[in-house]
Amino acid sequence: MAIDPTSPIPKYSQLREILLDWIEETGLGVDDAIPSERELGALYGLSRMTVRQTIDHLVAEGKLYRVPGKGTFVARPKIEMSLALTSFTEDMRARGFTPDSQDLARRIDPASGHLARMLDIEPGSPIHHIERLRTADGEPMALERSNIPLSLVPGLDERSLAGRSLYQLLEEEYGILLDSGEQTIEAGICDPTDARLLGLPPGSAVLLMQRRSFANGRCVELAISTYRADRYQLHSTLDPRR
Ligand code: 16G
Repeated sequence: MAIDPTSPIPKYSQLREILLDWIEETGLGVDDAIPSERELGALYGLSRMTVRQTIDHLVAEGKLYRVPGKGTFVARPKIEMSLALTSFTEDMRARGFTPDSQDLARRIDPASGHLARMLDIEPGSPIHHIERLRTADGEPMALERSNIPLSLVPGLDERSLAGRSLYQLLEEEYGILLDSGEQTIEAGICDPTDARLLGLPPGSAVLLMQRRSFANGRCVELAISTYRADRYQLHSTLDPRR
């Protein structure tokens, strides 16, 4: 494909499509280098500035990454997260990764007014607070902060979650089968502590998720999670218009 100078589509957008096609067609894999900005400019008759604009966009989208002094490379595809009531463990296993987690904090706290409202319990009632670093094939993926009313899961604090799924534990040891949920997702910037835990430069983009999950109409978990935006994207099928 060549750049069409008569097209109303800006040249940097045309080059974007050409490069994405070219990466797919040549079967270029993760961490393979793409030609330099100079080579691309010469190949497609474009200024260095236009080529840089295209590459900047593809880097910002997470399709390519730059290594200073080395070049530009094909990035790993992001993990497509679907909006379903699956656990991290199930989700990662289904994608062929080995999930794990590291406990960062386990406490029993009195519920603040806000948490009590979200969990539909009395303020001051005890809740399990569980903070975990979630990894896939050893790589940090997300920080999950779960809040669960103690009355639903007495003794949870004595059970280890190392290498274990919380949802599976709820089901097997407490007979709690989550059957509905709601989730909000918003863009955020990682604070320095979370960035260090996730192995990201401070100020990196993240996806902030808040999930309430229910069993038989009772709110079991309020989870506030920070997912790496460079590794995750959301994918959802769309309902027809009503
Ligand atoms: C998911 C949930 C989280 C839950 C975890 C349990 C989000 C976005 N996701 O990651 O609320 O605590 O699964 O995973 O909040 P586990 O069963 O593997 O421990």
